[in-house]
Amino acid sequence: MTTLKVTYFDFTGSRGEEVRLALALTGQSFDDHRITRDAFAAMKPDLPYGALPVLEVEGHGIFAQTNAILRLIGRMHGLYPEDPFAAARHDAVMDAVEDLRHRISPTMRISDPAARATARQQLARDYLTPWGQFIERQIGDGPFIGGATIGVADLKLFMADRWISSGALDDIPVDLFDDCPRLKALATGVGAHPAIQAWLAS
Ligand SMILES: N[C@@H](CCC(=O)N[C@@H](CS)C(=O)NCC(=O)O)C(=O)O
Repeated sequence: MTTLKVTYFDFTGSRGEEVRLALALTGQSFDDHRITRDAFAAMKPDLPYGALPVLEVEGHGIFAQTNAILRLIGRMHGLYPEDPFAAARHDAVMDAVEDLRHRISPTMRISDPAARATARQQLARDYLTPWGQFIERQIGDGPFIGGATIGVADLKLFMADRWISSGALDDIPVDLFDDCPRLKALATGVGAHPAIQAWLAS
């Protein structure tokens, strides 16, 4: 069996966890390589794009950019549509989650609590709430974007919902997506998948 190695920081969130969840869905074992910030600084110049996660596939080298990695895994394991038009819709959802990250991440660098609260309240009202409604329109009858079939794009929405609803982000309401029943049902469906449950319990 091909040896796979995921390198990411030692926490259960964000892009690295998306890749781990995708591999967990495939049932393939992989080397879950978790590194410190210092180790990252040392390897950064040699990484394809100077960032994590990366996926190393025996005989094929190192792959970067989370959505590209997810599509690679998805194509090889039936977790990504073969139809190019369906694939484009899944791609758009995946990119939308990256858009959301790029909007939230700068608020994590605001050190003044009052200024951060103001920025996040504005973000929640003007960006995250409409974002949830845009996503809602992409889901259809669900529970997943592809109907009954789970895919890598669903993992991105699961992680986005988990980030918001976990309370990890002060001043962003944990119930922000409660008006998005399709998104919530999708997240519940991903969380209930046996392979995901097994991974989260490990
Ligand atoms: N577009 C890249 C972004 C990767 C990225 O920014 N990764 C973060 C961790 S989630 C990182 O490596 N941060 C450290 C740094 O850039 O110095 C992707 O989707 O993989």
